[in-house]
Amino acid sequence: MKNGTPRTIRNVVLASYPGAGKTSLNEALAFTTGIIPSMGSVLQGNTIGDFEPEEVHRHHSLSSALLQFEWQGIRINVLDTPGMVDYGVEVQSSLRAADGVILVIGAGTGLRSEIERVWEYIQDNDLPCLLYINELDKAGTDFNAILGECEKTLELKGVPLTIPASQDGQLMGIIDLLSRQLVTSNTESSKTQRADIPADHEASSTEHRRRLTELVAETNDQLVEKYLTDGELSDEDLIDGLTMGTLERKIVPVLCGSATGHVGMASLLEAIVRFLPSPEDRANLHPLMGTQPQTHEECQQQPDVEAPFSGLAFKTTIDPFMGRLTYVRIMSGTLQADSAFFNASRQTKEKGGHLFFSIGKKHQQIDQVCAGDIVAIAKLKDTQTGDTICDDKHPIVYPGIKIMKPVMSYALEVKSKNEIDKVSLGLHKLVEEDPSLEFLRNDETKEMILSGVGQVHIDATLEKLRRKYGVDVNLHMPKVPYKETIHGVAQAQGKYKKQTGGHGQFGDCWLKLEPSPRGQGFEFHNEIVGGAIPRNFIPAVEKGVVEAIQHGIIAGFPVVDIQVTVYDGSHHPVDSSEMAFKVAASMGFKKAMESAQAGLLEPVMAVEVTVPDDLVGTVIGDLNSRRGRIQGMDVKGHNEIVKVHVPLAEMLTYAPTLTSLTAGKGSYRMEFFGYEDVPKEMISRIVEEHKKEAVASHS
Ligand SMILES: Nc1nc2c(ncn2[C@@H]2O[C@H](COP(=O)(O)OP(=O)(O)OP(=O)(O)O)[C@@H](O)[C@H]2O)c(=O)[nH]1
Ligand SMILES: [Mg+2]
Repeated sequence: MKNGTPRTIRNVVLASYPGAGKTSLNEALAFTTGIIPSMGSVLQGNTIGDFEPEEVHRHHSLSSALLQFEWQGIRINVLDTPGMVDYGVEVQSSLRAADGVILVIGAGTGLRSEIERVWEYIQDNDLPCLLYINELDKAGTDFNAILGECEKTLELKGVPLTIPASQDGQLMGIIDLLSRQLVTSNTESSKTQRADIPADHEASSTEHRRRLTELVAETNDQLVEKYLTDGELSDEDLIDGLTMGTLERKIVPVLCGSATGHVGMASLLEAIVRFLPSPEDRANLHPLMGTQPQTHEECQQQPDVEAPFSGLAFKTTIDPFMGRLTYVRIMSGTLQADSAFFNASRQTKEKGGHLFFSIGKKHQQIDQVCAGDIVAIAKLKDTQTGDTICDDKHPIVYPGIKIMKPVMSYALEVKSKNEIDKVSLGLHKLVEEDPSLEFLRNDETKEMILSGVGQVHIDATLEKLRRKYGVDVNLHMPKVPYKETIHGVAQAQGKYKKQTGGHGQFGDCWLKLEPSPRGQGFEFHNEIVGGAIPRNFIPAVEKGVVEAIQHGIIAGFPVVDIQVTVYDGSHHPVDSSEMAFKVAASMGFKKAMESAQAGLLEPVMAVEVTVPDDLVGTVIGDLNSRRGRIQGMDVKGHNEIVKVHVPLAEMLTYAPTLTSLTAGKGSYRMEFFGYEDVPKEMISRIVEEHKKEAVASHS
């Protein structure tokens, strides 16, 4: 494969909802361009795109797959992304490597709600699009109806360049409205046949061509004028109008066919090359802006092979044979294999290994790669997805990649203690590959917590953990890290006195406990005057209190938002010791807690739920039953965003509920807001549960 240049490359993302046919389309493109001798199928699990076992048995893509090929002298890099909402981060990161998108819609499957989220990501990146209407081989499909639905739902202006051609109710090919030809192909051969438009399709083709001309004319004043004067547009004007209109996102050229039937590929490839921008075209409209990492000033790079090297890491994989591979969109300059460069995001030096082009899981080693292209770099040590790597003399940091925050957490139980290290190592590697996963140990509850975007995400991660790292875990609801506090002021004496024959033990202190504002934690004050407790024993008193606050008196949760003051005491010239004062302080603290109106605190999350406006009532009703307190509402397109504070204990099972309440259309994100009082009537139940858990974990 030859290297491309910023003018001869097209970086394209296949995006849509699950099951629209992206992976099948990727396969059909690979077949047309001669990369594979025959077409695999998603159902048989032998496509280039879905090669991981977790994808094969689900018949769904779970990560983006890269297919790099050449077609008529143009390098085309296709990223086939998953449609499942759980894997939105794969779409978000792939879009950052792309200059254009093919939105794939299954005419048989119909438009599914997940498309709206994908469309939002595309709009956030302001990327030009083509629409490919797939599955037209399926009985009962209606090209015009599904196109109309897309236009209405996504508020786009579609301009058909091809329309389906059928014979006896069977799809036989497509009519290319630009070349005015019937184009046929089949799954037996990668070749395409072209012929005159059949008589029975003449009228509808003429009408569609007229409509095409009209829509293109409307994109710019000069073309409207020509169209009104001449009653038509030349082929050249049509192509120019389509190119500019697509780049400026005024229109979306529409192609059609059948991915599994291998229909419509040649026209689609032609449209990619003609109407989707090259890296240079795109950079003319969206200059490569970043920040200088030391001065934080804005700076710019040129999408030029001679410019200093820079690139954005948008994907990381850890392959059993290849090791770690970092996929990079080269923004500027040229990168040689095995060369050193700078990670400007982390301010570290990196030594790059071999460079590869990819066809799914197959890789082809190359010597160098130029601006605008996509490459996999082996063996980078520190570079993570979202980092900018560059020439150290011209540092630049491009904006990072938006990562979906995980919302669903589970505590992991290992089958045997010896496996803890294996689980931890394996999950850390899986997190590197998938930035929307989170794995951490909660020091308070002593649990290993795995968090993901949804149930499929968590399940598939554990399958990978089993397959790649040979360990299995059980899932539990995580424990809620409750805390204890006090609401009143109390004082008590802690006195520890022991006479055991010779040398005794003596420590005596008076402690005052006072509540502090939420979030203040713990403060210790010494108000001893006149040496009632010698100064050298005060740290021991503090130590005794610090140990005692780790386990409150209600259910043994840590005590927070409290001030403890030692203000009096006594000592013995021989028997007093650090140990004795530590014990005395701990006794005094527990005694004072008894009369300080101790209470429980629970973590409360700030949650934003996005739902279609007709479902807001249902969703708010459910949030109220979870002790949610609504903070406000925002409108975003057809959706409303409900901002609400909800105790974490009520959110542990929220993901499946929201999915069923909204038929998968709702989504939410949440982050820690703060600790708040647990209502009194709930305390005894929590204490009971905690006791039961403690007994179970000791039995
Ligand atoms: N009849 C027909 N079936 C198709 C066509 N394209 C895809 N399919 C089938 O539809 C199903 C889904 O296709 P995929 O290519 O996996 O869809 P996808 O968009 O990659 O789905 P995700 O990876 O889940 O996002 C598979 O069973 C395909 O065989 C088509 O043009 N015609
Ligand atoms: Mg797929």
